[in-house]
Amino acid sequence: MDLAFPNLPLLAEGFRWFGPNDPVPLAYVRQTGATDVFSSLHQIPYGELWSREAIRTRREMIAAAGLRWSVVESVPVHEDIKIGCGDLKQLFENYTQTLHNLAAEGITQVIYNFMPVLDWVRTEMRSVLPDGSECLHFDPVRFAAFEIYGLKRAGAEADYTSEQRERAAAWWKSLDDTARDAFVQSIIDVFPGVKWALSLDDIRAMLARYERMNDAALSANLARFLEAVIPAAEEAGVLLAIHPDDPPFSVLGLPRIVSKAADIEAIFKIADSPANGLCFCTGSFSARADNDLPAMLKQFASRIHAMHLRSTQRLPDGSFYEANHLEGSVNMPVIVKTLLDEQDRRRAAGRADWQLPFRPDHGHTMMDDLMKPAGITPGYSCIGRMRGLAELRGLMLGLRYQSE
Ligand code: DNO
Repeated sequence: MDLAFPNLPLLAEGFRWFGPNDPVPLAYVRQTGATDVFSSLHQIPYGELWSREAIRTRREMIAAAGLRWSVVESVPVHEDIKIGCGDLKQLFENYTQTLHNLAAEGITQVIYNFMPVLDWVRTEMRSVLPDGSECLHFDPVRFAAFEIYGLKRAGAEADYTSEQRERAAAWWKSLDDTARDAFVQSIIDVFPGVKWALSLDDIRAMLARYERMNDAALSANLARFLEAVIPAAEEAGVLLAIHPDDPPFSVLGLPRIVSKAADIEAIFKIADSPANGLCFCTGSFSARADNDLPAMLKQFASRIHAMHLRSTQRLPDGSFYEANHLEGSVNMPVIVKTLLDEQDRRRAAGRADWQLPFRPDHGHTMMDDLMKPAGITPGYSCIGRMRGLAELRGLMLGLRYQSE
């Protein structure tokens, strides 16, 4: 794209692409106006080495569509690392060699997360909004139903109020077996870009491995991971960016250590290095009322390597849904202005990584996309994300015009 304000560049516009199985082809990604792709090699099992050839093949595929693979989302962290057992030496070696291989192919921004057992969690993938579009929704009552009646997790009841438990029981009762199965599956099998066909017993076995693990123990395992991989990342010139927990509070009785400002401060202290950075996800952080996003963004700005721009609307009953990108509880103009300022600051300081890549995170399912199955990528239909990107682009241009 020709820059409207060449002296005041915009943030780099990204779009997530799940690889050749993504129902949204790269040609469409290009038509959204995005220039940068956030992608991962989802076909490689967690913990294994990414070969240079596999990385190059993906990079060339993206380049052939006129786009740039600039951010890896994600190089997943194997459960053994989070639990702190098994052949950690081999896992760390694979991770660091993967970082070297990525850097050798020119890809230096790498997102990862440290959420135990599950990746992100929602209780409704197709919640209908007044305009007929559909969004992702998290309702603690439905999650209680999942835990208490589906998973039958010992002790789950204690995490909910009696009113929540009663509503959960009534809701579960209203479902037939097919609806219950579909609901359960929609919670336990939404790892990014893959379907593992996990069963409830698989989840129970995964949970059992975390028994008696508290936040401090999980933090110690994150520290051990960072101490093993940060030196290699520094050597390779890779910027690691941890993604916040989604949702940013404990689920399934599991420890949770990347949910709020104090958590990020503690993580940055583990290794005071630019390689130990953050993927600032406004959607994830905003699901917690006590997270002051503009303040957090300012506090952590210099260590942010990638952005997920999205909003949520919190509701009085403790649930939240994903709002349009410029609506909901996130003050997106303030967020984008802060990011543009940070980018200008980096550029003035001569930082090589001055340009900040963002992607519109998730989008409503709308228009023609309503007719398509969500498949492996709920939340990632094309048109809704393109709407988000277009709105964010307009917001950036408006802010630039004002400051010219
Ligand atoms: C959900 C995403 C997450 C994210 C990973 C990062 O849509 O934001 O799945 O990609 O957690 O490791």
